[in-house]
Amino acid sequence: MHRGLSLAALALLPVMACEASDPAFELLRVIEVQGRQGVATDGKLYFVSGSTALYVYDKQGTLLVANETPFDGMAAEANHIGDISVHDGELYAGIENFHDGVASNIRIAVYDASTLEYRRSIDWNAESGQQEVSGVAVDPANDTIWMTDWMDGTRVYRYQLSTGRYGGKMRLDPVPPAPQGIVAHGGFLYITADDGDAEADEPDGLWRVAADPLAAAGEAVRVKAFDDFRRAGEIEGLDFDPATGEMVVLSNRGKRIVLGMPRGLYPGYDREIHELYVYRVR
Ligand SMILES: [Ca+2]
Ligand SMILES: [Ca+2]
Repeated sequence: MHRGLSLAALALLPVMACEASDPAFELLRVIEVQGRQGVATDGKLYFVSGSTALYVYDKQGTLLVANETPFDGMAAEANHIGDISVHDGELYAGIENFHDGVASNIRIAVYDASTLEYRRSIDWNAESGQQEVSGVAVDPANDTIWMTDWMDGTRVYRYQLSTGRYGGKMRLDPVPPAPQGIVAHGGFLYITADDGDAEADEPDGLWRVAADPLAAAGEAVRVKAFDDFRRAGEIEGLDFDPATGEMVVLSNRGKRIVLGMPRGLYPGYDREIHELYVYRVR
């Protein structure tokens, strides 16, 4: 049946089949926001987290609601929010108390998505081995909430969405370095990794692994380099838009960050800029 195809064309067939299964991303627009940590969308609005604030924007980038005291009413001390996720009218945020390179009081805090008022928390299992929470992803299809650890990207951690119970961890192989965001979409977990050095103009990456609520390990694949950002910087959270299928990624640029410590601004910048990059996915 391949008569008529050259040997060279035959050699390309497996490659073409492989490429067809990989996602392709086309950058559509860029929206500046205030938060530097995470993003979520319910298809109608964009939710954005800063390190110590939560925001709601419309999809054109107009700020609608802000909560700049997001730790009020919590039983345990906190000073840092990571990537966020929205599900069924509630906003889920990875929250911790971070001092001198050590995170404590790790938990998933749940907010009313309309008012951004704090409602409740799901505490982390300290014996899980998780050292930090950089992001959370609600995965209703698997009754799971997933958490990433920026200090050690070796594993992602699972909690049951319906009960809040700790459900185990999944080892990633190879390991996405410095994970900053996570989302469950189409049977996969997509993880943003701050694996490119802005000092060397290296792009950060998007990784993917099967979202298996029982697996002890999963094969991670780097499916995109963010070489289309306006400047290489610090990638953060992400989400997929359930209304449009678009992928939305938060990234920061302009601030020099060396070994995790701020070192002023790059030439031409008077502040760090936080932007949502919106992609069509094929
Ligand atoms: Ca982060
Ligand atoms: Ca980077």
